[in-house]
Amino acid sequence: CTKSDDKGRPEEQKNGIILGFSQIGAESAWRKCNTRSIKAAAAESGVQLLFSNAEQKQNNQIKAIRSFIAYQVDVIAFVPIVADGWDNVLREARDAGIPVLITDRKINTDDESLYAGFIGTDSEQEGREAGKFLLKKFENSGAEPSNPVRIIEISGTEGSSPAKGRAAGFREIISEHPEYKIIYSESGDFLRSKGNEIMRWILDSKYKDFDVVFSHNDGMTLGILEVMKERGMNPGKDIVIITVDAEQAAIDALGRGEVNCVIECNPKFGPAIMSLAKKLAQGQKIPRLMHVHEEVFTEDDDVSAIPPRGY
Ligand code: GYE
Repeated sequence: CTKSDDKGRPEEQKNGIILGFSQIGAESAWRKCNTRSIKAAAAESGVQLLFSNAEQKQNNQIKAIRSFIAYQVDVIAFVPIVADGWDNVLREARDAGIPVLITDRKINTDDESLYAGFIGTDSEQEGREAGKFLLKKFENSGAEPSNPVRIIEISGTEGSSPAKGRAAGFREIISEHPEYKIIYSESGDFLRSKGNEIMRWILDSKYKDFDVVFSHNDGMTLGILEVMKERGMNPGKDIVIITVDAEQAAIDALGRGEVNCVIECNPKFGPAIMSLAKKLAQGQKIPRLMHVHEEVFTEDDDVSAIPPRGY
């Protein structure tokens, strides 16, 4: 019979903390890097990680969080696939006395006491950066409200905070300029295959004449570029392409002149998650909102000087 600590766990587990982490899946190279960062940081910092992959289903995440509660982990962290619908399960965690760290994507709740803090990327700012690049790019184009810059937006997963934030930040910038018009917007669910499919549809539709694509992630952008090249178009030249994440493949496309602006979304915050989890396990407070550092890469930069991205 093994000795157990005050939570009834075997003795070998009581040193170091146990972190239950619910990841949403592996939909993009960005996500895979985020997972690698979390797993490597846990191993390096001696955090015992219970990692669960929800395969893009909120319900799987809720089940995983319930199992972490049953296991009496020290801290729960998760990436909310969509912003709504977390209150019940987070109340269960609070009632069990387990602190919760929200990572990468934000939640909507009226009860801020349901989680300790958030760490992740600033999607509103990413959207603003996309808008600012566009204004500069078309500054002297002669566009006017009667002859506007026509924009296609391919957004991320519906109801997810990065899709909402990127859309909102982008609109915040261009809404003051009636010579910019979003003529069509559809969710590609952050998937390369859907980016490809939607662009194929657009090019055969009444929206086929446009000047700009603002794509909420690089995966979808790569799918979009494929279709455009197949059709003999020149993305980056005939059509301005703005994309978010800064995967290596997107930086390479920037170098080839097929993309005009890449907004970095930084997935490498595993180490920060571990140090926050340790603080929470010790009963310390953490900041409510922490954004990771992000840059913008454009066609004016020396792309060969950008260090390898690692995703
Ligand atoms: O941009 C995308 C993805 O939540 C910020 O999720 C993240 C997004 C990222 O899979 O590629």
